[in-house]
Amino acid sequence: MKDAAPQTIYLSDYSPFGYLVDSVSLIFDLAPHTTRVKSRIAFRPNPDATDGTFFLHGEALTLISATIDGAPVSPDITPQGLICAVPDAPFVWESEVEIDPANNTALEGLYMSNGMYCTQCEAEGFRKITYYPDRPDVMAIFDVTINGPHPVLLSNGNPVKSAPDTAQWHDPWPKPAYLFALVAGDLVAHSDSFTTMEGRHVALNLYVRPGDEGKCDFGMRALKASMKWDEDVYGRAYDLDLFNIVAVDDFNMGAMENKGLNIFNSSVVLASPETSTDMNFERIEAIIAHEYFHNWTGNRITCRDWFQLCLKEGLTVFRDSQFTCDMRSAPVKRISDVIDLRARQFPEDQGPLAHPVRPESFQEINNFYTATVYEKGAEVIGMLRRLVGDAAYARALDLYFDRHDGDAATIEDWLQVFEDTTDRDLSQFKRWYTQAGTPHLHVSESFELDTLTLTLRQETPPSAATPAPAPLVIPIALGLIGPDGEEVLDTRVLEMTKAEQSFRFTGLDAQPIASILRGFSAPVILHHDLSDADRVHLLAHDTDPFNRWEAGRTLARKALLGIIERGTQVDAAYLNGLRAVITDERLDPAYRALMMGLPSQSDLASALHERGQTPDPAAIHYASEAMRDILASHLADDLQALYHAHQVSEPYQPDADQSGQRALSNAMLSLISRTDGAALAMRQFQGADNMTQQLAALACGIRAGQGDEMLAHFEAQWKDDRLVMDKWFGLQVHEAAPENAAAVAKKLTEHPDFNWKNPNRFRSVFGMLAMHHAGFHHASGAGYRLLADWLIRLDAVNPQTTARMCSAFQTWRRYDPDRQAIIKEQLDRILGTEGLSRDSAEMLTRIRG
Ligand code: 0A1
Ligand code: ZN
Repeated sequence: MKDAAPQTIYLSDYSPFGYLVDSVSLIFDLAPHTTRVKSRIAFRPNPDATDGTFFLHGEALTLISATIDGAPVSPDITPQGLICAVPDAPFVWESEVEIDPANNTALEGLYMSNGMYCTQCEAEGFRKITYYPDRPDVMAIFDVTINGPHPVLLSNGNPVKSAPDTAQWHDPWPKPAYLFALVAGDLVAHSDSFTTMEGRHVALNLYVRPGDEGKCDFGMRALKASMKWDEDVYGRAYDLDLFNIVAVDDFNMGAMENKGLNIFNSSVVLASPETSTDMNFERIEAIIAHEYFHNWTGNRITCRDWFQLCLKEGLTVFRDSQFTCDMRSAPVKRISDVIDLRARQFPEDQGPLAHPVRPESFQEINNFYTATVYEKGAEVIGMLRRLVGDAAYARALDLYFDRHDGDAATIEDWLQVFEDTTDRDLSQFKRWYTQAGTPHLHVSESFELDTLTLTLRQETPPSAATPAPAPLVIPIALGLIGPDGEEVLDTRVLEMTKAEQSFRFTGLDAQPIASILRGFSAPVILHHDLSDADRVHLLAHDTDPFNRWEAGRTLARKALLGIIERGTQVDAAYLNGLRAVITDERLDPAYRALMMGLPSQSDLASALHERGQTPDPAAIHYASEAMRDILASHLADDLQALYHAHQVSEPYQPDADQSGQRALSNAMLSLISRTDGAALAMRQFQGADNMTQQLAALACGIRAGQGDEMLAHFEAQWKDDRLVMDKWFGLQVHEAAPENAAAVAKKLTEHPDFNWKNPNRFRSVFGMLAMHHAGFHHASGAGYRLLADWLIRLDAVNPQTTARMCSAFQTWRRYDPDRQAIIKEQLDRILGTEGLSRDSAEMLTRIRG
């Protein structure tokens, strides 16, 4: 068990460990309940350290023996680790511990999934495997021996020896313990190879459970594309003779970048056209790239301490987004990323969980793998690149790799390479890393003679994490569109540094419309008072694809809020503008599909909250439905035509082109199904040869009240495929009417296949419930109570996944007093649970305030 007494760790308390590790040798004798781990670690005093305490982390370990230089020692043991007296000279620590992987339901350290052994050591899982200085700035070369009756025995690095029931591995690259990995089991490999630009021949394997061999091809292709891209774009080659990926069914997160042995949640690596949607394919490609890119940004250069997490995560997310932009459509990727940022990061930054991209304190580091660290962390790098320019960015990155290869680095090191290559002073820019909160950017404008003056004002609301925010450096990409639709000023970047600042544009024939924050050049909330007519003009003419989409999005949001406030009247100019875009065959179908998307119900709740109103989930739901009815009737003639025009006749490919066609035709299908009783959806369901078409049609059928038979058919077809069944569980909650959502979720928990200890299955029901805005926030409180019941149950077996799901409650103070009272009762009920984990306790205490 973890220590229940909360202890806060501060960035300002950092000090290096008193000892350096020269080598680590581990021997694993695997047994489900009684795995023995022998370690032999060569330590020597660290000349840069002031504290010589020899403390090794260790949790849930049974110490069998310990020696120093061969002589038995009796360390002081606590639930967090041990302290031992050691010589003031190099020495060898040896220990043997026993652990119980079969009972490790938390899925941290060494655990079992379907009879297979696997590990998850980031952030602090290695201490559940053996006694060790489990901190990222302690790097060492690992030798690993695995003994056990399993056909496949894997660890990091290169294989040294392999015989029946035993294998030896050597990883030549020094690494922190969080990158350690071990896998053992009855697995099959899908193999390939890649020759690096340096001429190294690399064997590639994707290990899966027997039966999953047919779902490996796409992942392998994505891996090779990633390896090539990192060479071409960042000049980074792979550095071992072997790269292994393993798919695991029980996994708390998406995937993990262990050196040479990436471990993936099977849901983000296994794919086939019949079982995976286009969105699954795109996500798999991105996550494979993300984990692979960590080899340089994370592994070769790691983090000094966990406060620097964004150093590897922000940069690696930025790199994987660049990769997706290059592999697919850049505007579509950018718009999707912004939708995601607004859905997940903005609420975090505006609520009780707000923290800077580089936090200054934490109780449980696992709670800081957040959208702020990852996604806002990537946005900050995007801004830096925009400010210094592409060429300077490339120079800075080259210097970063040269200077810090092999280091455990900090954000200061990262910014220093930009200062050294560009001669810029980045001290103000650094506030993006140290201040929490989403800045608001207010625009006012005036036009006189031939001059447009834009006055910009920035304001970041104070928060507990940042009580007195100071002005940030904000790169504002801007262009001007003339009254006849011509671009009169192409994109340039304004650099805002003050709280308020004016920019003038002269020589204009007539007052233009400013297209501000092109490409979403900064993660801010823009307040720009344009008329609807001006936005329709931008929707028709903006040359920046992001802002063109944004104009449509803003009009849609205004229309939806208008329905909530005034009833079902939607401006015909907007509807006609939308029609013009979605029927414009010169535009990418994927982009047109995004244009069809409406702001989510939680986005609308945020918008109302921002205006100082209390969101009513039922009214928001009603407005969203009404809006879809209006679109269905206004666009009726186009829906059928577009649906049929964008059917793909070629064999299924998960590429950008085909998935764009399917996204557009399925957007049409969803509106058509509102008026044809889902007849067309039923036909699509019956004829579908791929999951994208099948699932979209099923969703339409359920919404139209025709789902029972389709769901039964789907279940019979896919009952043996756990990843498809996750979709079956999730979709039923997703498509439930608000008043039924909790009941549907509850009923699903009674299904024999509801294996709640499997994080994917748990999330497919309860993650979906939390995301079903009107269902979760239904006035009865049934959604809140049901989620609380299950979080209490899950916390006892898996604190990490429980704690992440507590964020469902983070926006609770937006709602009315009745809802708040029910939620508060639930928060208190969970907090009052005996033995509640440190993970969930920290999250709920912060949320409750
Ligand atoms: N570093 C991985 C994600 C990851 C993070 C934490 C984990 O356990 C607490 C597990 C995986 C990535 O960014 O892909
Ligand atoms: Zn990552």
